[in-house]
Amino acid sequence: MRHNRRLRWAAIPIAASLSLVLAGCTQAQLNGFLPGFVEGEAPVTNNTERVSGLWVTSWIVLLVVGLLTWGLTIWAVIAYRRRKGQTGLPVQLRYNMPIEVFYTIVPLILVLGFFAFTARDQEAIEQRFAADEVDVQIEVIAKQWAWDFNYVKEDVYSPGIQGQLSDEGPKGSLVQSELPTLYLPVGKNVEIELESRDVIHSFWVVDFLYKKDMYPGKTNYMTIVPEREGTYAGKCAELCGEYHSLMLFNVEVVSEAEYEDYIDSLRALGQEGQLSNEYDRNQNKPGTGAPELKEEHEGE
Ligand SMILES: [Cu+2]
Repeated sequence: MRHNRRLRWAAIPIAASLSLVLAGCTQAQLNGFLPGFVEGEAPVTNNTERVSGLWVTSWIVLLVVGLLTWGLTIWAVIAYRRRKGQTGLPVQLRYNMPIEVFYTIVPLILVLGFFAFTARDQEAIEQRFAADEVDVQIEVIAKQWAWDFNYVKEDVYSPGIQGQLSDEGPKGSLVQSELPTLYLPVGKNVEIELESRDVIHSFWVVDFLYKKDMYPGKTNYMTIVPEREGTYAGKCAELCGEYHSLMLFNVEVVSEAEYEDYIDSLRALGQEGQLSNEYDRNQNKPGTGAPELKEEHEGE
């Protein structure tokens, strides 16, 4: 009873100071120093706040557990240190049922809690738009060591080359204008289809706070609404060979008018149609590319 009351009195100043601390926080701090958050600006996509929420809440819970554990450890080290004149082993305690039940149940609840919140957020982020809700459909095809972009509804494409190093500037500078660039209109429902021509890659736009693997022979999806115009750096996040580190791209989130202009510029370049899987390297993979080879063999 007395303990309960004491805990209640402790909760008030803790809650008060926590809300004071949080009220004085910047965007960067409130979002756990994750990239992409800018004071007074919209989040980068409709999913980024959900991701940062999971991240920050997990850190708070884990830090509370950490502080308790470190505190108790340090307290035990100091309070029960060997004193002058003590010899032999201290009293050995074992089989303390309440404590053992406690430290079995609490981590179990924590792990189940992390699992449940992660599953909830993943479910929401992975939720795909219905076919008629998709405004922009992009097919991203990864290849060693660059990216091809098909704008499916507009029926234009943009082939990419791997990052080009510049002779000017500091060693290892990239020629930004040569990087494959994916244009997305702001505020639209975007569905990105992720595919690979050769080995496993991973599509990662850092500020989107999300990445997804790209497998040969399987299509993965990323569903987003870009909410802030800007240039965002993207990269391959799966070690995929010699020039993996140059498998880079940029995402330009632009207004609808600029997006239309860009699509027109691809048309003007003659890049109409779609880059298909005829450039895939795994031509013997079941279900893709193989029919011609098969026919030849049948004719023998
Ligand atoms: Cu890669």
